[in-house]
Amino acid sequence: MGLSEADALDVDRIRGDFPILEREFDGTPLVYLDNAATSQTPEQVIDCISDYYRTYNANVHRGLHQLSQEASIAYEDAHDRVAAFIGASGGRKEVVFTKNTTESMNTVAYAWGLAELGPGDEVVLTEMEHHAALVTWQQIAKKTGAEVKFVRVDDEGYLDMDHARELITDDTEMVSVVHVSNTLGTVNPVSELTDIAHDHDSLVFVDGAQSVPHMPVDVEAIDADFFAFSGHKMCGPTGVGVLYGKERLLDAMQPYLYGGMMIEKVGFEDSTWHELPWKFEAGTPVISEGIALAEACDYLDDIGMERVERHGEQLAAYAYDRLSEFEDIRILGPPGDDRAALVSFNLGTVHAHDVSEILNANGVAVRAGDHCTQPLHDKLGVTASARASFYIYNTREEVDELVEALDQARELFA
Ligand code: 7TS
Repeated sequence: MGLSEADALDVDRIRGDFPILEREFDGTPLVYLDNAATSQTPEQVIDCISDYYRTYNANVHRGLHQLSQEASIAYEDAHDRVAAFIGASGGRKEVVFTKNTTESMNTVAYAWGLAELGPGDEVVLTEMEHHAALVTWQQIAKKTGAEVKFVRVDDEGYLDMDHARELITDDTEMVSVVHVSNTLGTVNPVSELTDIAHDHDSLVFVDGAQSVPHMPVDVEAIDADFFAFSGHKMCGPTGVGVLYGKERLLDAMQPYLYGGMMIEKVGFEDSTWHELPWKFEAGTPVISEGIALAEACDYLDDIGMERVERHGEQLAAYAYDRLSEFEDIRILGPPGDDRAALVSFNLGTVHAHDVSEILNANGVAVRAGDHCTQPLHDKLGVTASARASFYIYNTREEVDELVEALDQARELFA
């Protein structure tokens, strides 16, 4: 859908939904630019959690009493709501609630990877993967004898797609790719990658931790086999993540966490598994968190994901332009008009931690470090970077405050 200027976000109204944005530090207002780490939570979602504990807190699937029925229905329906948010037509059968993106990744690595991978098999990652993917597949490869290969990132911060075509062969069993890089802001051509992978009968795992919160995502249009994201980066609570999987794949997989809730019939000798998605949700699940994640989906859909996306892109482009005014600032990743809602940078030789400390003294919250992409930082020749990451409640004025606070850092350290 084409958006006109009239379709811009009503940022003032949105800010009113987020009580935390009223915080001040000795009279300095909070400028929260660490949204790629975790987003803030609107009143609607906080109320949803509060309502759960105040009025229908109960364990799910178990009790026949009224509260348990209410909680069970809300919890199960939340899976359908999340499925609709990402275009999964199989509904709840294709949506497993986990703890976070990391656990979603580990679920597939253990449940599928340990069973399916062996010597001679290859897992293709990219050099811009988050540790959640990188470390997980690296360790599963060690356990199974499979080999991990990495698609190169070029000097501009894009994937080298010729290299991807070279690396993905009939030996490839899994391609695990980040949709949006949490360090570079690159939006990867995931549909193209699924096409290449499927031509070689490889599965594809898309890490959507930084895409689902910021843009309309349709897992079926991408044709991802597995797709993961975290509730806490999209106005939802901590403690709930999502693993999407094509139904036939999840169906064929064995669970890797065992216990209550995930079983159908249990005997002393053997057991059988509950239907999808419950066979992957062992023990008491993330009840209030899952229900609140569905509320976060409603909240974002009410705003409109196209608008969310455009707002983030515009702020990132503006921040890129402002930061580019300074010769001593090195920005990591693609040009300002071709990136998602974040900008990682270095200020001369000043350590990113010192930069973030000065920013913090000005009320500006950014992340400093390697953002769980250590090998990528090594490749770029830096040990760390500072990262400003934006969301629906951020403004251009806040970007200006970031830039002003950087002046102070320059004066102190340069
Ligand atoms: N994948 C990507 C692309 C991420 O950005 C993150 C979190 C994860 C996976 C893991 O998500 P989790 O919810 O399981 O922790 N990224 C960041 C970040 O950039 N700063 O803090 C967390």
